[in-house]
Amino acid sequence: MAYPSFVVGIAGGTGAGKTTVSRLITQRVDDSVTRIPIDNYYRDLSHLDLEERAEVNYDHPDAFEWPLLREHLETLLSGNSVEMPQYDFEIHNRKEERKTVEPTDVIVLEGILALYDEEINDMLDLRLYVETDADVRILRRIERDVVDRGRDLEGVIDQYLSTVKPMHEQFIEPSKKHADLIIPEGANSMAINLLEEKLRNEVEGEGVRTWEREELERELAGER
Ligand code: UZR
Ligand code: MG
Repeated sequence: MAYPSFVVGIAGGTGAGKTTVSRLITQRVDDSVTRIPIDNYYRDLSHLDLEERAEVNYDHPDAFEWPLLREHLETLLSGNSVEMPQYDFEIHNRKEERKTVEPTDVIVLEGILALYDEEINDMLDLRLYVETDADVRILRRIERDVVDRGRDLEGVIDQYLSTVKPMHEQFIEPSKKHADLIIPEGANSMAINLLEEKLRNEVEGEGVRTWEREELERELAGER
């Protein structure tokens, strides 16, 4: 067996419902799951001051430390633990402390660009894209940023128009073509039920890993 873990990537625009989907599909196998928010792999920006950090384009792929994320995923897949960075949205920077993450049967990698990086995509067994209308997403984003994160409405609107929306169109939406499945409207109950059952199978040992699926694909191609 190439990889001991079954790795699920969940991508989609801001406010699409990625975190909710991740939580719902893994709730029955909670003890066997590691959730990795890609937000934790935003670059360390300690060399900038707060004002400069507020100006960074956090929706561009360059905002993330891809080599570290790849390395951590590989380490988990080889059966070892990693020290995952933590991100603080209030100060737009990585926190001092890291969190020890142990390898588990299921790993869920969640973030706007979960399906962006080619090497990361190769490590995923199941690629999901959560697709929710842009108007619903911006309403949720306003609620989260204004109510939960104490930001002002004007700033949220400016950021949405100057970076969030254009980067969505340039990088996030096109990554959908790498998805195995597109989940409409986030927490769609049929999709959640099917995925939940799939993950339960993986944990109980009935699942099909990437290398087996590749064999199957070769077989199917040969038959044509
Ligand atoms: P989700 N983000 C911030 O607002 N501040 C930061 O310090 C880091 C990230 C936002 C980011 C992106 N962009 O749209 C969103 N901006 O977090 C991704 N601007 O998180 O997938 O949970 O919406
Ligand atoms: Mg989220």
